Amino acid sequence: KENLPFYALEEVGKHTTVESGIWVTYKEGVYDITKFIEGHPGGDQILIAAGSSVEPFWVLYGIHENPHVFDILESYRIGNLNKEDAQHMTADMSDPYSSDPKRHPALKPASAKPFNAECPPSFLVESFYTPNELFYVRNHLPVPEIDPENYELEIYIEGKDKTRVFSLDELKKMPKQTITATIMCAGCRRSEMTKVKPVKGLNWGPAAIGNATWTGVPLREILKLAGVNEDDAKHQHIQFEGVDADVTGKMYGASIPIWKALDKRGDVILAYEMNGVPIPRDHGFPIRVIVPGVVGARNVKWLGKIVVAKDESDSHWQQNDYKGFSPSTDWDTVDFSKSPAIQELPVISAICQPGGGDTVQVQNGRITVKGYAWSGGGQKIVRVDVTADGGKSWHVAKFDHQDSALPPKHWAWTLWSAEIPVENNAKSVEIWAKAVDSCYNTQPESFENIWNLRGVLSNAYHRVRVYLKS
Ligand code: MTE
Ligand code: MO
Repeated sequence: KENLPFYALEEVGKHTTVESGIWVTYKEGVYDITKFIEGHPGGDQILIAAGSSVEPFWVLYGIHENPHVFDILESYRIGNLNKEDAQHMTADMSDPYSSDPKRHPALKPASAKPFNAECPPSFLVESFYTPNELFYVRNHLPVPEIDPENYELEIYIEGKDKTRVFSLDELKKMPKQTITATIMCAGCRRSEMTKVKPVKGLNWGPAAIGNATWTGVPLREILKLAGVNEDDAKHQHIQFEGVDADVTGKMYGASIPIWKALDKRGDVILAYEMNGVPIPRDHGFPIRVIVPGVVGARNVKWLGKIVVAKDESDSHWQQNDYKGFSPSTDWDTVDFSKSPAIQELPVISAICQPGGGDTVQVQNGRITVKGYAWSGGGQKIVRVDVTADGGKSWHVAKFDHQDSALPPKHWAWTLWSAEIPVENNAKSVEIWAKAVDSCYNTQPESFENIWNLRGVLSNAYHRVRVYLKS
């Protein structure tokens, strides 16, 4: 086949009829399948790929799993795609995830395609700002490839006939704002709730959360430029659409209430930097909306479009997912239209050091425990209580890092530590932690009575059993 001629994709594209010959490509091969189609009634399904690659269709129908098909195709080979075109085709066609970025090996995948991963919890308490490479990744779809030069953000106000478009350059030229905000997935710590009874969802540990600085343009400034009238009551929601799409072309989407977007103190920004560098591809390059205090799912990455609307986003993730239910609601009785979409998250904490099952050195009758605590809606953590004797004695943790922002504008987590006494000669103890926020809301004691079929809002006391070494 090395001796066969090379063709450009453009040339292949001209061969779509029986008269001109029907050509298709597969990886670097070019095939004339005119004879195949003539001889195989029903085989003309493949005409959908005429003049182009058969790969996207084969991926959809799973044909690629049958080696016999390749042999047949190979017998119709007439040439090779020129190098440039071949590279391009094989990269995006055969595996929609093949152009996903490389990840740090410390990120342990809960699912590989789409990529979902968290780092070992012990790393989280090492730094107030979670390093970008260790920040959990929650993707529903392949990571889109966006050329920053051609990036466009569209803004559409319902009832107006013009959309306003911003380039990345235009956004970056506007006055910028930096905030520190923690982002958490609604499913963080789901793996503990699952122990009560199985739930549907990724098996997240306590590290589906991270804290970072985000720099970008205040969303309200962009909305004003686009002509949003704050007093117009017909608009109640701001919808966000990512450019990441599924095979049917449906984009990831979500929405927030308009007050959060327009409130100067809401601090919603269209971010282009994360911890001082351009947002990495996994986290939404080049633009991502940061909605501090609000569940991860509304912090739409790879933002392509904003709609100022009367209604919430009609996307699956706004309507039929990321909602809470009663423990007695099951998949036969659930009615997603009956629960509101999660926005502000409830108070949560977790013990990150030691980890469950670790052996811990006892010093002067005490062990050291470290963790994070955070609450949604801009509430600040006012106390973290830790016990190693089932709640007979509670010890108030010391805050190792907490920023000074006042509630309800306190977007960052608090890192804490505590030295707790343990019983002489005990071989193991169970450590519990619970946090209290500035509304004096605190965490529920157990998962039994907050269990829900999607395993979201999994914020009961965190409990880890550790072994002791004296
Ligand atoms: N935005 C887009 N476009 N696509 C997505 O799959 N996942 C959401 C949100 N924004 C998602 C998205 C969910 S559920 C979460 S928890 C956060 O992004 C995760 O952000 P991270 O991957 O930067 O940690
Ligand atoms: Mo999420």
